[in-house]
Amino acid sequence: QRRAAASVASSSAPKRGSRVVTRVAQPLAQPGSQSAAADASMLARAGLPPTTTPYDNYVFASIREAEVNRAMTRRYFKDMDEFAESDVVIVGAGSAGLACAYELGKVAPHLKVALLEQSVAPGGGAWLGGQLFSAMVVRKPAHLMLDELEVPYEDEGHYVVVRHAALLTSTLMSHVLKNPNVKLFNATAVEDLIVKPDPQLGGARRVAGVVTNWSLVAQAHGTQSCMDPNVIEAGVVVSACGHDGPFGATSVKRLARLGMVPGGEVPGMGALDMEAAEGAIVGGTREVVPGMVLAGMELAEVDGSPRMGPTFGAMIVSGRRAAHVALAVLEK
Ligand code: 48N
Repeated sequence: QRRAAASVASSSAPKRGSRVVTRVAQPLAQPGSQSAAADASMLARAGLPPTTTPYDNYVFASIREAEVNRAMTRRYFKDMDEFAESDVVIVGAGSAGLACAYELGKVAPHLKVALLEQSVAPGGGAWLGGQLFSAMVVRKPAHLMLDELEVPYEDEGHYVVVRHAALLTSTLMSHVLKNPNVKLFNATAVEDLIVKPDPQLGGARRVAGVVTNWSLVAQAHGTQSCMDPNVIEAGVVVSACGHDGPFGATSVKRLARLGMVPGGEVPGMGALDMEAAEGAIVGGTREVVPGMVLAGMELAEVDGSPRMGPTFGAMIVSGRRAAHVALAVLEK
C-alpha cells in the first residue's frame, strides 16, 4: 500500500515544461486519505487557480493511534530494561558528555552507554554557543574533531569558527545517536549517586551508578510526595554536568556532601582566564573518585580551575579524554 501511495503521488507530478494541469489522482480507497479532496476544495473555496507541487494529493498509509503508542512505549521501556545495567553512564549531554559518548562509540562501540540529560534537548551550553551569539570558537588543535565530523568552519589561524554552534552540536549528536549501544535518556535528571564499599579497594567507597528521575519530578521534590526515583547500575560513571544551572555540577555537589571529594572541599570554578582554562580542563580530566570520571566544566568545580567563557575546544577534548579514562577504569 505504501509503495502504491508513493506511485500515485509521483505519477501526479507534472512533467517538466508541460502545461500545469492538476489532475486529482484517484486517492487510494483508504480511510483518512482526505488530502486530495481537501486540496481541491480548499483551492476552489479560495478561488485560487490549482497549484501543482510534488506533494499534491498526498496519501498517507493508514495508521491507528494505538500503533503509534506501542511503537514508542515498547522501545522506551525495552531501553530502560536493557540499560538498567550500563557499562558507562554519562551524566550530561553537553559538549563534553556528547564528545565522551562519541569517542566511546569510536573506540569501544560494543559498550552499553546510557547518556542522561536533564533537559528535553541535549547540547548544554554548546547548543547555542556563548550568550546566543551563535558562532562557535574552537581553538586549535581541537578543531581536528571538526575535520573528523566534517563540520565546516572558518580558519582564523590559531582558532576556527563554526558559523552556528548548533551545527557542531547537532552533527556530534547525530554521530552519537547512530550508535545502537548508546541510549539518550533526555528530560531525565541524575539526582543522586549509587555509592558502595568496594572490596577490591579494601572497603573504600566507589561510585557504582546513578539515581534518576524525570527532571520535572526531580525539580519538584519539595512540592510532591517523593515520586520514587529510578536507578542505573554502571561500571563507571562519567559526569559532565557543567558548572551552573539548577542541575549544574550535580555529581561534585553530591560527592562533597558525601565527604568523598579528595581534599574535602570544593573550591568551585575559578574566574575567567581563557588562555589557561582549556589546558587545565583537559589535563585535569580524570577519575576523581573510584568509579567516577569528571569531564568538562564540572571538573573546574572540583579543581578550582579557571573558566574559559565561550570557547569549546576543551569540552570536546576533555570529553574524548574522559572516554579513555573510563575505559581504563572498566579494565581495572
Ligand atoms: O554545556 P554544559 O553545561 O557542560 P559541558 O562541560 O559539557 O560544557 C561546558 C560549556 O558549555 C561551557 O560552560 C562553556 C565552555 N563556558 C564556560 C564558561 O566559562 O562559562 O552541559 C552539561 C549538560 C547540560 O545539558 C545539562 O542540562 C546537563 O548536563 N545536566 C544534567 N543532566 C542530567 N542530570 C543532571 N544532574 C545534570 N546536570 C546537568
